[in-house]
Amino acid sequence: MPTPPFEYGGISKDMYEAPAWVPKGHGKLDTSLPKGRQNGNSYWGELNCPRLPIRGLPHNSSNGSSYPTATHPPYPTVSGTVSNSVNITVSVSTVTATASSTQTPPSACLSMPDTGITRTYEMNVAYQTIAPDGVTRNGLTINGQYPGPIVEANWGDWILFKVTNDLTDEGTALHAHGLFQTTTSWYDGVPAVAQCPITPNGGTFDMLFRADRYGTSWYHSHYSAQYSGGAHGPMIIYGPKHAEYDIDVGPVILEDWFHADYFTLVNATMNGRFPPSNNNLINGKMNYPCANTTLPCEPNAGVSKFKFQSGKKHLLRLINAGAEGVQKFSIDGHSLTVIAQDFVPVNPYSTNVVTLSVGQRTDVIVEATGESDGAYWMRSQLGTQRCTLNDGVSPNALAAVYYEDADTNAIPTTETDVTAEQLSTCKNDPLTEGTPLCKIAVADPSTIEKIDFEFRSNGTNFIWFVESSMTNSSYRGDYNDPILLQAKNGDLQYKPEWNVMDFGSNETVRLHLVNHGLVGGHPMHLHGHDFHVLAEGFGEWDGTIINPENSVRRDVHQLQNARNTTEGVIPSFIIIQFTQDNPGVWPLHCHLAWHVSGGLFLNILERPEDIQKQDFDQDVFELCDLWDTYTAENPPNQIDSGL
Ligand SMILES: [Cu+2]
Repeated sequence: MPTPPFEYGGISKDMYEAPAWVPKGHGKLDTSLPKGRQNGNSYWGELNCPRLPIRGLPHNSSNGSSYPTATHPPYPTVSGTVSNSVNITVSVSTVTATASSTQTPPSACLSMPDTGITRTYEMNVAYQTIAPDGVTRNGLTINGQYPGPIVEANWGDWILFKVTNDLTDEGTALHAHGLFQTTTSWYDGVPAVAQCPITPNGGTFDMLFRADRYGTSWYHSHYSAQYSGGAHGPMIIYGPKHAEYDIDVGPVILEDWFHADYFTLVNATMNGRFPPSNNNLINGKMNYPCANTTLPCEPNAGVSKFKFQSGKKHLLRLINAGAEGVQKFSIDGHSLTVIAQDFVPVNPYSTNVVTLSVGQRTDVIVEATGESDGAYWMRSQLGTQRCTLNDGVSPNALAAVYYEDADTNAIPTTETDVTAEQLSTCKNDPLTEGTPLCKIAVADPSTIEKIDFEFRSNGTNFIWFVESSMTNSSYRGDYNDPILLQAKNGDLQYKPEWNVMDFGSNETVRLHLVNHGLVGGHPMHLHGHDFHVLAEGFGEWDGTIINPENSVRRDVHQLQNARNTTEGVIPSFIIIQFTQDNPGVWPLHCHLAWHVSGGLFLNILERPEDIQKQDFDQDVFELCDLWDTYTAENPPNQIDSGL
């Protein structure tokens, strides 16, 4: 790893112009690869990529993939003033789509409308040769696209995934990140937990669930580390606005990138060698200084490009869809106003750089205050020091932002104001920022549980262990025996390595998560819930809650790496809290692909007696019959936890 001042580019850095590795003398920012070679059929990052609709999808279409402009807003709207906040405009939705209101809303906690619409998406998961940064590799695509196609809905719609597994010798499953999946927990998309995998060679599975949150998210394979090979895409749910913008630029997908296929990387991980990332991408694109690899490599593959319009406010939907890296997002010469974290609208705050760990999303508004012929670098830099494991060749993803009068092949010459100290901070933005628009106070917990994450040997390999009063194991799932379906059948005998935790009838659960590992943090993600983030730090928690009247809430939060000092290792902690209001089996896990493979995963068994009362769709049981038949002849080569 380089030390400041950072020098990247590896052995061939003199042949290329930093920061985007354009071959010297080329003088312009274009692409050497024909359409299709780089990202399959994906349109992300292209200049003519359609804008997203400002006012949601029309009510008369069954899906929104043609990017229609809505003539009728999907929500009755009204302007009002939110208490305890700056003057902002909030759209109020009511439980029926035809109702309207002219009153000032009492709070920003809104009820989900019942739209009666289902948006259908066919999703084919397959292997495909791609070259996102010019280096050819065997990747995974959705519908021939990397990154995958957009999934869009209005808040309160239903979403139907019709998933087909076009892989040839392994299962798959798609998870829609961040939704509550209330009364549909069997469609949460996690194999070995909620369902059996979908069989290869054309096996199918239909999943119907509610767009019960609004904002920015993504869907991804949850089978081993398939998503790190490219099996993911953006999921945008349109809902009420609390901050005005003129243009919805759409998803800006940030992703550390590897030149080996995912199975090779998982195999290395399980043998104690966490793989360093080789590059970093914005919307699936970046250049690479080719002399650093012996793989087939085309210089100047092409970076993503975005159009800005002078004086307008642009919404950018940032998503960290990577395997390992902490992303530090910025645009040279522009300020970012954060308006949502994960699926939670927040009181706006401004910053020059946003930190996203894996799985997190941040919606930012960027006002186009630059020159009308300006060209600016958009950057997503991997966190330095011990935040991220990369090989030091190309950890900084670049994309170009062009104003209306700019030459759209010009190489920006702008500089970043993000400091070395900001880059080396391995935690999320301060908990004093990003307070939710909808205020919920931190309740007194009915139970408190401490969970320690230890990186140690199981006798063969170094892997992650989950230690608490109810668990003492590295997680390993059984694809043929999903926990949720066992709970539905009333069988409460779970294998110790499934790390099942049952908090009984406790209404509010506070978790004290402690990381003893020195290398790499853990972006902790809870399915089926948002959680309050009460505090974070090192050593002992002193009991102080940040903003107890309205703490940060989200579905992923970064648990930092432990500190190595002369007095020994000082572990890091986060304190989170959630309400047991959603019967199901909900994974709580680190979102780093390699840490999940290495077992940093546990399952909250929430109100099992209510799970038994739920009316499961039969197709989830039939899927297991198909998987059992398939695996009787073709046992899967499960070298990791399975997830
Ligand atoms: Cu982790």
